[in-house]
Amino acid sequence: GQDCQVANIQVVPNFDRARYAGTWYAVAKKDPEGLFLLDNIKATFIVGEDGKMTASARGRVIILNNWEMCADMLATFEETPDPAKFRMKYWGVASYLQTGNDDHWVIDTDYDNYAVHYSCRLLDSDGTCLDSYSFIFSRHPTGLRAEDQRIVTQKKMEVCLLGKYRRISHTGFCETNLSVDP
Ligand code: DAO
Repeated sequence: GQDCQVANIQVVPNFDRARYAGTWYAVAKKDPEGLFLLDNIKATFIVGEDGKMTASARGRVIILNNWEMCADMLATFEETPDPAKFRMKYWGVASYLQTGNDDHWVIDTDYDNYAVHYSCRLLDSDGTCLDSYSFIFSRHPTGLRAEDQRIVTQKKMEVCLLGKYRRISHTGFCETNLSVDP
């Protein structure tokens, strides 16, 4: 909550991964240290026949001294006792992209319009987060609907990241530039 203790951050009750499935456009992002995905970020979540959630994501990145490309990323989600809190293992389709294992919390979503994601990578000794990232997702590439903005602002405050987000542009760069090995 607003005491900024990671352990007190509320997530969406009764998270329904089937309703969450499909494409989400990142419209805002709070970057972690050593940011990776820059803009044109789109993620597609799939629930398999086994009920497990996986995702593919694409976004513009700059790697190896100013090489601009679109990164194709894959992720699998491991469940935890809270249905809205996952461990996400991710890797790049190309070997030189990032790999990792992060928390992946769904803070809030209405499934049809907006979602607020949160990940704390490094917990401080006082229980607050030292290195976090967060995506604000929309079902619409054009951004959030006016009526969802108030809720999203409230949730940004609840994860203690209000004012730390930047807008994510969608220029079509990763629709036309297929990722290729440099
Ligand atoms: O961009 O700096 C960053 C951190 C993001 C790393 C994870 C990206 C790959 C997986 C995305 C799946 C859906 C959110």
